[in-house]
Amino acid sequence: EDGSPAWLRYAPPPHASSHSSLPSSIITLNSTRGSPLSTVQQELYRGIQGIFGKTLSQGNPPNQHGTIIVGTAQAYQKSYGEFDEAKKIEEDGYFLSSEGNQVLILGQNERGALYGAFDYLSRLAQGKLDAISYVSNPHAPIRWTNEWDNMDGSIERGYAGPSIFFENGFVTNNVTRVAEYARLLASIRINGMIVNNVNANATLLSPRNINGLGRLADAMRPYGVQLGISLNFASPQTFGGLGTFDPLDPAVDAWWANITNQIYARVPDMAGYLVKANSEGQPGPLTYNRTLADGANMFARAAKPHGGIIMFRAFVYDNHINESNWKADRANAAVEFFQDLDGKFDDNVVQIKYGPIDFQVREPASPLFSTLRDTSTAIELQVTQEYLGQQTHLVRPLGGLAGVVNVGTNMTWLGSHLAMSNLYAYGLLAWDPALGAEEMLQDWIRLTFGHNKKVIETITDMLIKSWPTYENYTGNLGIQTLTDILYTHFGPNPATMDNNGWGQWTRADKFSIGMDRTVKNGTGNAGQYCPEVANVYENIETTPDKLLLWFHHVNYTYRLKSGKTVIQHFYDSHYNGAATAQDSVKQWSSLEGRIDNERFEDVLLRQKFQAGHALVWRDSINQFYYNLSEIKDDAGRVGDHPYRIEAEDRTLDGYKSYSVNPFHAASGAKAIV
Ligand code: BDP
Repeated sequence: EDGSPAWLRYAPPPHASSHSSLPSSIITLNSTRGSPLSTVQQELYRGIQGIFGKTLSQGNPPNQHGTIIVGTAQAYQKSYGEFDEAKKIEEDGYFLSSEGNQVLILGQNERGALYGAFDYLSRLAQGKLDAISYVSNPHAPIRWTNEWDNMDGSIERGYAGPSIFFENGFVTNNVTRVAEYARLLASIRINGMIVNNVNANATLLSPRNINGLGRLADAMRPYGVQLGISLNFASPQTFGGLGTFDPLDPAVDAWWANITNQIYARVPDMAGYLVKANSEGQPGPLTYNRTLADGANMFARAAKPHGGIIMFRAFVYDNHINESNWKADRANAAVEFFQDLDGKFDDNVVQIKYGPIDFQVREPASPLFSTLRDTSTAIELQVTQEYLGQQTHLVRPLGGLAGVVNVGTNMTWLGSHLAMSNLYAYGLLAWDPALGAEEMLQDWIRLTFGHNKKVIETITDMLIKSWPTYENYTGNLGIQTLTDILYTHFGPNPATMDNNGWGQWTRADKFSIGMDRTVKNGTGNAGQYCPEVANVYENIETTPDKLLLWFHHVNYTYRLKSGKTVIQHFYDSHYNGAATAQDSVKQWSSLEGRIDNERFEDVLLRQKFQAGHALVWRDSINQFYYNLSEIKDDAGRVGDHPYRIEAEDRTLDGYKSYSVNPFHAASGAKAIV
């Protein structure tokens, strides 16, 4: 299996053939071609055929026996009369009831009916055939993905091959995989997708590309996934030929209104725009001394007549910060830029990254969430593992509402079979944040790898442990991930975490480490939180160990609540984390023969890579802080390794020694090829 069906394999559960009380026909109420409701019908045929080998027939109203009835609640009530639950179904929600061979799937809208059908099929594929009757409603109306695809077909921070949306500067002609991706997203109840990079290219707005966007939207529409795009703030000047992109200039306003009208003429149901402004070199309203709200409201004016939503990113900061300014702190930027603008955004949503810096292995939640009280906000999470091993390491975070996914043409979608559990969980958590991690994970395993008990137990254990494992052998105690910060965001390179303009600093020296973010002595970041939380972080005694170095600057010999010193915690965690990564290879190997060979081998290769790379991480980080602090490891593992034989020191026959780039402190910064 190549992984392309992901969790929609529709494989038979155990004892599938002995189920007698299945429905035998479908009645679809008011479906029009290409609508989500016609997708429902196809999906139910396909699913029940795959799961039970049974071909459904077309039923006729008002027959209710042995039938699946699908449609909107409204259409159902017209044909069959009122039902109590109808009042409880909210936008995109659905009512699902299944008892024996009688099934009702009724959405508030067609999209809701599609979600209900996927829910029903997911239950069948897991062998969950008990009678059920419930209404399911979304936690939030905006459940989007962000794809960071460039017009040339590359993907920023994408690890699964080139783009499925763009090639050579244009929207792709072949939209087969776009439709397949939309189907996957619909099955986890995602209703919108921004298809291009936040570092946006204005050529997306050419007539040819607007037409191409129409093609993408047409491919996604049957799945209820609305298309949206990222915009480059300077487009009126760089692409439109105006002398300015000042958001308060009427000509600029008119330009955006005109482009927006053109796009909506081709994509009448476009979800809206996503805007990254005044961040990492991107243009924005500050160029003209206008506020960020002035910038956002310009787009809101253009999109309002069409019902479009503007997602304006709070990821605004100057990437030329001067480290010698002890009070400078990138973690403060979002609140500093947005605090005076609360209530000044028109119909916009401010999209806030989970953490105040940038998708690190451990961060506190952004203080901006509690600062903006009169502004709609959305949380941005990363499904793609930019700072978390880039899909070669197993890491499973949990998620919310705008997820940066970055699928590619690789058949596994994300470049890793197991990383798909993150996408699955992201969608379902955007629908219902109260869902249990393990329950979701096990549903995903049954759907993706089958029902074998050992398979379920082993993969559950590997994935539940994966985040703490990665954290253990990368950056501990809130010091950030410690990847190479300047370029790759991949292997270990703590030396790059200071003296850089990007503001991602550890402030490590011979004696001490950590960013002092207190109000009393540091950058004041702790004070950006609401008082209850601010007190916890301001005070070193109440700051949890896992965020200690995020908020405080301490000696390496400072004792944690666990009783260990900071440096010993570093050493031990790196050994523990790397050891767990070695175990994962054994754990995965024990599944041989229990899952298909293609996926078994593919994952095994990744687990072996991770196990090796975890050792590089362990030794790089430990060696780096040992060299700096010269404090010995209590267990005698870190420092000189007289017993170790370095490959690059041997006489090499057919191999060459080379300096690893970017720099790795492990193994004398050398490797052989
Ligand atoms: C950084 C990424 C960069 C993105 C940026 C963003 O390294 O590629 O463009 O975030 O989110 O973490 O805008």
